[in-house]
Amino acid sequence: MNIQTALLSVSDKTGIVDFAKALAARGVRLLSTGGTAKLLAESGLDVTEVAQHTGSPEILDGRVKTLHPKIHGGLLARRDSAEHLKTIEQHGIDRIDLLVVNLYPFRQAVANLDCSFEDAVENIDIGGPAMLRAAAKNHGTEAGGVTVVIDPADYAAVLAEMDQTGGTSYGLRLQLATKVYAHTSAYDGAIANYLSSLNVAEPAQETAPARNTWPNILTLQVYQKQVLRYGENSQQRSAFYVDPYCPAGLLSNFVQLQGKELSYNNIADSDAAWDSVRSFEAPACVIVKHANPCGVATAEGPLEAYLKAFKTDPTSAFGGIIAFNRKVDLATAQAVSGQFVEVLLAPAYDQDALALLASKKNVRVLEVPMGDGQNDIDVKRVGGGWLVQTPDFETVKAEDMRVVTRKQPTAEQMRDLMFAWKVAKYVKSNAIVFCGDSMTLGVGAGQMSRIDSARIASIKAENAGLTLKGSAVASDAFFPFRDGLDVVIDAGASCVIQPGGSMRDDEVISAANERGIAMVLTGMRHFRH
Ligand code: 93A
Repeated sequence: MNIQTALLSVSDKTGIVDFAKALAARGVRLLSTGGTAKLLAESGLDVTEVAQHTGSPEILDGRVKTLHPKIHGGLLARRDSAEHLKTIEQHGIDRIDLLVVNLYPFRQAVANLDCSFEDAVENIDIGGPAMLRAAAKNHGTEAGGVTVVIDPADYAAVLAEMDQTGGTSYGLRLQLATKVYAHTSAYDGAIANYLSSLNVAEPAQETAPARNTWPNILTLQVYQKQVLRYGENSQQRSAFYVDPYCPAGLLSNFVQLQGKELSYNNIADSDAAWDSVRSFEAPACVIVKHANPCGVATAEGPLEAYLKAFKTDPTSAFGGIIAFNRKVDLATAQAVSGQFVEVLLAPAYDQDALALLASKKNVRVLEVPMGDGQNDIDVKRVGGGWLVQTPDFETVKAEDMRVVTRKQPTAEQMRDLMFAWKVAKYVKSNAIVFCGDSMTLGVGAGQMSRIDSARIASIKAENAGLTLKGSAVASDAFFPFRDGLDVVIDAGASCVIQPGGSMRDDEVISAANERGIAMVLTGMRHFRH
């Protein structure tokens, strides 16, 4: 069905003028609300104000602009119902085929902690969600329906389909409608969370309340990307949900180029590998097994990085997830193909590398665009509730690091310490990581005592035939006693990086001095559970 009439009402006016011009050029009649209509008219477009269209002026400071049967009837009449179409005709209501709306920026308003209660309330959009919900409900059937666009990023897709057929496909309308409900549910969630963050001292309170600060605002916006065969184990059901506005650089932007369907564990492990590898600037390779890096290295190129990373723990690397922060070339693909690999991640692949990987049908190959985007929140489900926090994206700055021993680290040791510290952040606590020459030499992860993590890390290095003599060690949190430190020094460490802050820092620093190693404190720990 051709798109004949469009209603445009947007707070975020990005791209709206060009989109409206493109619609007008295709013969679409434009209806619009106050601010949007003004902008379009100023750009030389022929636009009808909604108030003029409905014959009902905007009232109550704009609180009522589009809440009118002429608008909602035009959006909601079923295109496949002769009766609906007759009814709207009787009432002089025109069909609205395309709705372009984005909402009052409530979330941006309350993200500012100085936002007054009145401002927050005025930023609650009513007419916008009502129209979006109506249009999305009436996305219709294969025979036709309303097209609804909430995200300026989708303007191009709508125009492309209009150029093919004059209208839009059912698939696109359904996709856009899904996005709308993901958005409006999160929008209402944000309002509920904002209101629940207010300190109401007593139910009978008469004055507008003061605000609690973060993390009371929980604004998850999710839609289902894929149902997974099962969860962590085969008796568990599972699906992958994503944020439709996921920032650049995060895993869920991946495109799967080949291989078997991704599993729950594949995605969880891929996330750990990807976040770790994109934290390095130099060409890097990270191999992950059971959510922990078992080999990490940087080198002059991806092949060399992989060969070093693999050396750390060839046994654990079997069936691992391998991530690169550089394009994978043929030589790297060849090297990786020599081992059993579950998932490969990289920002790009050479054609001949892909051709080679194609012969390994089961290997899941993911292309993930690079970027430094971060999730806004981390959520962990606990019995009957959710624990919410900002993600651990901070890293210590060089000027905040303190050398606390008589021995100063050499430039080379400092480089190795920084490398080890970066890796430790992605290893489950308690984490002890031995490194040297920009590669991991032994990784001790997930133990209940730090001393056991230290022992395991040195045993793993020994198993892999690697020497720890002169190595650099990172500990994700402080050494509570000197015993853990003694284990890593006995194993060969010449320098250590750790947050400090233990009641027994003095004992630990004296031990480092007594044994002649250099120690750097970061003042920031990186627990990961
Ligand atoms: O105040 S509202 O809740 N009442 C309405 O009837 C209404 N209709 C559209 N907000 C309403 N809108 C919103 O106005 C849209 O969602 C959009 O965000 C904004 C566009 O206003 P303008 O075109 O005047 O800039």
